Amino acid sequence: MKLIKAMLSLLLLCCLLQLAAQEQARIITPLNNAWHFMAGADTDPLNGKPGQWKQVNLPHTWNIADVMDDTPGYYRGIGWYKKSISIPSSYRNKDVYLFFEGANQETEVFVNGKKAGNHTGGYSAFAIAVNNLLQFNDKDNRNEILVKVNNSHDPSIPPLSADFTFFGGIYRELTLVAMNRIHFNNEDHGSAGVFITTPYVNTSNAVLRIHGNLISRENTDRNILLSVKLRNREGKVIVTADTLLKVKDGITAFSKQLDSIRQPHLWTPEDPYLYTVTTTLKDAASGKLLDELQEQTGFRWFRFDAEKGFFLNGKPYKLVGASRHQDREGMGNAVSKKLAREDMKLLKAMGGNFLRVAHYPQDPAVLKACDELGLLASVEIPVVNEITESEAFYENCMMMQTEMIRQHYNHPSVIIWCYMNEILLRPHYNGDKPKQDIYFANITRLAQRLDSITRAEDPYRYTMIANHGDFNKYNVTGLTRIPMLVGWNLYSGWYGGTLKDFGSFLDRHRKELTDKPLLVTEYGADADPRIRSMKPVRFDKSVEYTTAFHQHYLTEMMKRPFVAAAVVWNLADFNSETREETMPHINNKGLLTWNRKAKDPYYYYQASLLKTPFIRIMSDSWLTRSGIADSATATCIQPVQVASNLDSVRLTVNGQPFLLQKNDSIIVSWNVPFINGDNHITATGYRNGRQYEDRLTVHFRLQPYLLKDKRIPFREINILLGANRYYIDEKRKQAWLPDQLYRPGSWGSVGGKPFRIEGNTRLPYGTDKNITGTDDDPVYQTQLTGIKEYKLDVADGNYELTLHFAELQGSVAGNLAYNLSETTGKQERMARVFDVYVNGKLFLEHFDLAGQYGIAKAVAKKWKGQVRGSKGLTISFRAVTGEPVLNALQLRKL
Ligand code: GCB
Repeated sequence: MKLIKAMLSLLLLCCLLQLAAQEQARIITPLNNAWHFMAGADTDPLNGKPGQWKQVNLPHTWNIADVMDDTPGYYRGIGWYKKSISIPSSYRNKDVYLFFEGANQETEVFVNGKKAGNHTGGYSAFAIAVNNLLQFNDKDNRNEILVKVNNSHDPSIPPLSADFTFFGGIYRELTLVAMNRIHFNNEDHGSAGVFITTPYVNTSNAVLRIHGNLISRENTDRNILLSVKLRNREGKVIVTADTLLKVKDGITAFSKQLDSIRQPHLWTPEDPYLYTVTTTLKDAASGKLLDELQEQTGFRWFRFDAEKGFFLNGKPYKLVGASRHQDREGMGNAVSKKLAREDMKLLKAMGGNFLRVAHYPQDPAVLKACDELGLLASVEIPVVNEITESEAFYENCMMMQTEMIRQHYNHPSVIIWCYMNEILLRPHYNGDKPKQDIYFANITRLAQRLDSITRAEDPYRYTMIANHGDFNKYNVTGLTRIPMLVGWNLYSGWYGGTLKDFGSFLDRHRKELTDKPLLVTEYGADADPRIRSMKPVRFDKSVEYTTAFHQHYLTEMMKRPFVAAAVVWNLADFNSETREETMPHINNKGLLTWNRKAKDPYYYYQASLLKTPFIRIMSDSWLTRSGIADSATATCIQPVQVASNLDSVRLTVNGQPFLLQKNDSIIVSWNVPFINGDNHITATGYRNGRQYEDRLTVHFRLQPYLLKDKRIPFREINILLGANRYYIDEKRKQAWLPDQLYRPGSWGSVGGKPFRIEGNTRLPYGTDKNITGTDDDPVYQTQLTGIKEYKLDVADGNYELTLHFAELQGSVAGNLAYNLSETTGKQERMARVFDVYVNGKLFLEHFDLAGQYGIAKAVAKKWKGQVRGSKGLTISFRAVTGEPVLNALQLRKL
């Protein structure tokens, strides 16, 4: 009896579970694991052209390695993904979709050998209906899904060119979605099919409007109950609304307004309070649940003012934040949702309240995090640098803009839709004025179309174009008049001009475009965390220059209320395959490194923006330091900076307290005597009688000025020639110093002058070519040309000397320099052959740097030997043809 009872209850449970499954509105199955992948122009599994499959998981990109290697370019072509799945027979009466969150950039989907659908564009989601091609079977993995992805250049698909890498692959998540035959229209541009907005909000009242479409694939007319429930954070239902819809086969539109929302809890960056909107479809007769969606919403209102900046919920807000690219070191663009969210947390922890999602829509996790963490956002489509004058291109732009708006419509964080970035950067038809005029007119016409479609799609948000700093060009073409907001990407004091020009540019906008709100949509400078400088100059890539750059820019923007937003370029370093410079393939303007370690400017923003007490010793990536010792005190004086928002700060180094300083500039600096070995630094900040602390240990290697100084024994020295910067190789724990002129008893160069590229006004010294065969490019990127001797007056003993060379003059075949980098036009290869002697003995004979090794190739030559008779070490250079060169030198006592 007991057994029968038990069996009956088990049966009941099974039935209930099955009922629940049937009641379930949607069944979403992740399809990310265990795909087979292959790439190559000649592969085509559809037509029996096999290749080597390998197993991969999504998100996946095929460009992780080749964007970092020394060969210019990366694979832009076709990749195939294959997976077999079983489809339960219970799906037979359902609508089944493959939902891609993003694949770059053209995708074709085949199910069981037949084409199911395709999508153009690499940065938005799309749903492919697969019903008709499936075989329903509970056990066997009978259904083969084959996806062809292509990231080749296509003149009809934006972006055409850009300072970022177009990684190919299914680089976002993929799910299988099974829905009832009546459901919200997820076929509408990859959207949810339900659009939520808050057209009217104030402190006492708010209105919530919902509209959308549903799809029916039932042949008969049905009465459907659409209900909307608004819940507060605690889950309490605030308002509900039910509507009866007569639904025919096909698409039915609906719209509903909930207008009695009293005293809405407002959404702000400080208090990102979210409500939940549940929208359900039920069969009116049976009550059966057909579909259900849950979206978050927030109540806020906002406006931009040309004179006074930005207002949220009636209060002025300075928008300060950063742009984000989606890639990461070792992952390319195939980054998890968790890491996407991590970025938003880092922006929030910086004190930011604004994100520019640049230059394309990103993983939905990004805006979800913005909603939840309290970051306002601007989103844009990848229409960057230039256009193709073709209807196909324009149509793709329009389609991308519609997808972007519909897919991200429901996020309370979004306040701006942007549709072009620096569109006049690439000068087409220079020298052919009539053609150029037509080109510009076509751009303006496209802008107008995109702007109109945006305002029609979403009348509650602002439209924007982000321009580069050519004020006249954008005015003459009319591009500053079309959008509601004008964004400027400004780099004076970096690519050109001086820091001072920045403020004047802002004031010019205010004067001449009196009715246009202004956002500084980009500003930034490269900081290679391995490069430091005591005398920072523009384009030396030192962290110090960039910190000073940000201090200047932020101060200027804070002074001007009409500047609505200050948006740093960029939150983190990112891959730009065509870039060369000190870290080839990387754009170093991040406040964080490519794998998200903070650089000094990030701390500057924290200290400037955070309201909570903040104190941080900067240069915490500069833990291996070196410098010339003062032999009387056996110390070396170098600066230490502290970023803090506290009232006053004191520094203690190795137990010795330094002057307490009033902090009125966010960054406080001391010159500190470092001793050999570990130096323990403590920064203490004070506010309202309380104190806060940060600590750092720096390993310092004193370099004796007189190499025979007994108090500071010589061990090793690493010298960069022709440079004013310091370079830190944390892997090898090596600190490289700038060169000096030789003085007896010490070390230094004799003769020669720092290498400079003729006519290049940007680089203070050296080159920014990619030096192949090394990751330590800065070691090779500067040089003394015409060097006669290098002398090091070391004591007798055994030594190892390494001379580092790279030919900096001449073009590397096939190099594609990004337009903003140094190389313009071809340079002639230098004929340069020379002999090198060490203490009078021939070490390198007829050394033909370019002839033997090529241009911009790292070459290291090692010498080991004895120094005797108190003569020290002299390296002499004798020209055979051209001028001898030396890029860097290392000497180690054995
Ligand atoms: C810009 C572009 C951005 C680049 C940046 C730079 O103005 O909009 O895509 O990465 O400059 O670093 O040069």
